[in-house]
Amino acid sequence: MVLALDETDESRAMKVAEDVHDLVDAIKINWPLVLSTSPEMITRLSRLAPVICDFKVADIPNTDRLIVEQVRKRGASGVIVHAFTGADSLKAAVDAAEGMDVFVVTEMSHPGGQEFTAPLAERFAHMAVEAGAAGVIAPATRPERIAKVRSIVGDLLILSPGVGAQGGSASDAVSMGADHVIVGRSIYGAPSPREAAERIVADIRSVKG
Ligand code: OMP
Repeated sequence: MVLALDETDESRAMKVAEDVHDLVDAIKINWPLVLSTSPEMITRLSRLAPVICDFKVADIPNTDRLIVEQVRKRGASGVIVHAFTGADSLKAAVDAAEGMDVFVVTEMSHPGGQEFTAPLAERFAHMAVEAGAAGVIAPATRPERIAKVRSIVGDLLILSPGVGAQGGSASDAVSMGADHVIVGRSIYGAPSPREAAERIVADIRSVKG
């Protein structure tokens, strides 16, 4: 399971990370946390768990390269990028990653994800394979789409957001082919983040063994 640490208070973010770090496979950080604290959070959190920078990188090849290089220098283990910018941008991101994992967004989990990303999701999945990405992002809110993406990406990693607050279920996502679910509010917003994380881990184990 990947913790989406979208907290904007530094001490709360660190407390949640310390409480659950041994239960998670990675901590994903996004703009809310980085902008409310500093990019140094990437390095600090990397001491607790592998950090995936969810910066949804989406620019020309040169700018993508510059962003991915900075993410790598801060100690992240992965970065999330968009594919709609084209194969050249995606390739620049993968080349700059130098061994760090690049995850490509296929279809987004929110309702609006059906407007533009869903019709192109399978193409984005093929692009991820061709670019040499480590994995893709596919929606736990539409688990049947995870199965479709799995049929395209083979053994690439699939990370699935949308569990809990967005209505998806961890066990459904994993049953349909997700390697890991991404969970934010249902953990960091819970009265006991650790207990919430334990419940999700148990739900995953009920189908994964
Ligand atoms: P919660 O809805 O609070 O569990 O958070 C989900 C996390 O996953 C947030 O950090 C989102 O930015 C992220 N996310 C999605 O919710 N949907 C997507 O399609 C893609 C992502 C992502 O790339 O992580």
